[in-house]
Amino acid sequence: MSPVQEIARRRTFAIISHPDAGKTTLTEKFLLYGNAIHLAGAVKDRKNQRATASDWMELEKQRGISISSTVLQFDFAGCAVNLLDTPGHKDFSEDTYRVLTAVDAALMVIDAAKGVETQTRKLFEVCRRRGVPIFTFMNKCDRPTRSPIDLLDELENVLGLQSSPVIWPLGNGPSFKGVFDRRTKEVHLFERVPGGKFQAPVNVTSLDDPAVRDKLDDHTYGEVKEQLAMLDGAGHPFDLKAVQAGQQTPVYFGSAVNNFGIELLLNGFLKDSVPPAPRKSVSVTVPGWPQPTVAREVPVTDPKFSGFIFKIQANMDAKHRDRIAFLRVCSGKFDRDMVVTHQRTGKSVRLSSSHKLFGRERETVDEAWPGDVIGLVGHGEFGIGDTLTTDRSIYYDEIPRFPSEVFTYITNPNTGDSKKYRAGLEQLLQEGVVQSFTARSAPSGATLLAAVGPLQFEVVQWRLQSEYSAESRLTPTPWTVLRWLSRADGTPVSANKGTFDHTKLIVATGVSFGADKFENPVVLFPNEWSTRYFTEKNPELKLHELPLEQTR
Ligand SMILES: Nc1nc2c(ncn2[C@@H]2O[C@H](COP(=O)(O)OP(=O)(O)OP(=O)(O)O)[C@@H](O)[C@H]2O)c(=O)[nH]1
Ligand SMILES: [Mg+2]
Repeated sequence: MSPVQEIARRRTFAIISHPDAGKTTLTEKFLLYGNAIHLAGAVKDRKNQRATASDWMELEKQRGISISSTVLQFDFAGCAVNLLDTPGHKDFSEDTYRVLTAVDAALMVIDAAKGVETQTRKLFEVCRRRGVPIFTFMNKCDRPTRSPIDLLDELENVLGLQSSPVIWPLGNGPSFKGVFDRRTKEVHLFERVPGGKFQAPVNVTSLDDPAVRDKLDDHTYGEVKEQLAMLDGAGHPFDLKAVQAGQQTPVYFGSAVNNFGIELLLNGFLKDSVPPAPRKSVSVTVPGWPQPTVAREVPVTDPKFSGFIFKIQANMDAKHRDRIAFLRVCSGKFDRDMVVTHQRTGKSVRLSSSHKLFGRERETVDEAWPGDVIGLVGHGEFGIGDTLTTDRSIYYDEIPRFPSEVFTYITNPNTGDSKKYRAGLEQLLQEGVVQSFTARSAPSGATLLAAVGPLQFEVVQWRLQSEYSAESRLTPTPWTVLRWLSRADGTPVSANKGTFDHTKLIVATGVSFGADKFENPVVLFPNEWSTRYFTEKNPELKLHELPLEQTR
């Protein structure tokens, strides 16, 4: 296959939504229909039932929620699929936002009983800003749902997104018997299978078939006829160009848990979605190179290899206890053992331990193309956002940063055994979803941790225990705001990092000082009011939500 053909058959997408809408369940069913697994697992770890491929972490299995995004690669219908299942909970949203930089399309799952929920709205906004195609799956039609017409209205009114239903439900709740494909005019009647483990048998026919009349009660049949006539008359016709530009969303209905409508969704998505899209390089100065990098769009067909790291995860494989950096290939061809430049440090690195990922499982991969996500094992020097390339004029700056909103002290109660605790904390911090700071008022031995949401701290504590056998203790702090400091003109507050003298500043009670891991000074505030007071009383200084230089 030529490079152009290889790139054209890639489909890289994320499944996004509010918590619990059914992303992981749908992912598992895609794997079942994509022939990547033979028996679908369930999200909650029930006795005698497999867990899902994407919720592999022990804590995820116990709680039945996704904590960390997962990559699943498989080949189906001629496409090389890179599917990313993301966590819905807002405390884990930093991970989800990073994943969205690595994909070319998004599948938005909506609980059809609930409609568009807050977290869906936020994630949708990010996708819209990136201009990626968005496909919509109205899930849980086996339960009583809202009227499908109302659900479409909500997409338009709440999200401002034009919708065009491709698949329409025949009834809902116990009377949900099948779906109507508006493109082929075919009815798909489904049979339930125990536990949704196997593909559901389907009977394909037409709306006028007596078998359909028999299965649907008179009310449902009449209602469906009326709705379909209304859509034909007043609905938006399907417009592939608008879909691929992210301006119209094709809408599918079904039930992930029962395998209803999954195959139609997977096939429709792979057909109408887009191949890998180019990423933008920015202009910055990089070590060991005379010219700055060049601001330009790097075509996926550019012969030089480039990609960026959007996620780091330690201990995915309990046997190896190593860390994987997830790289999205943006241009050129990846060959195992190739030598690339790590642009942030200017160093040459050989990429020999490269993997194709399937949940926690991995296998060596010798080549990869734009659109692919590969796992690079080892390389402690790689950080989130780093560019790897054979063209020194390329530098990607894709990863968004978010101010931390919650803070805690973490200590090791077991001082006799500090090695495991230190090593564990260090590795988990490298994943970059929790940050560490030193605080002048910290109790002895305590590290200040900061994150977007409190569940992240629980995860750190749980993983320290289960992955490093290290005890830890969390102690609340009075801070709710952390800011970096500069002079009013944006320059650093002191020439020598770590020597900033804060004693002459006028601050409200409860305000404290500290430093990030690069010794850049930070200020800790108990509330917004004390933050404003600081700005008023110290006009020679400026506060920043994010670090001045994006050094990692
Ligand atoms: N009735 C019904 N339940 C479903 C369906 N799909 C998923 N569920 C259930 O909804 C719950 C949440 O499903 P998940 O797949 O974990 O949802 P999620 O969106 O991945 O959740 P997070 O990753 O934690 O945000 C589970 O108990 C599923 O069994 C469906 O089609 N019908
Ligand atoms: Mg999930």
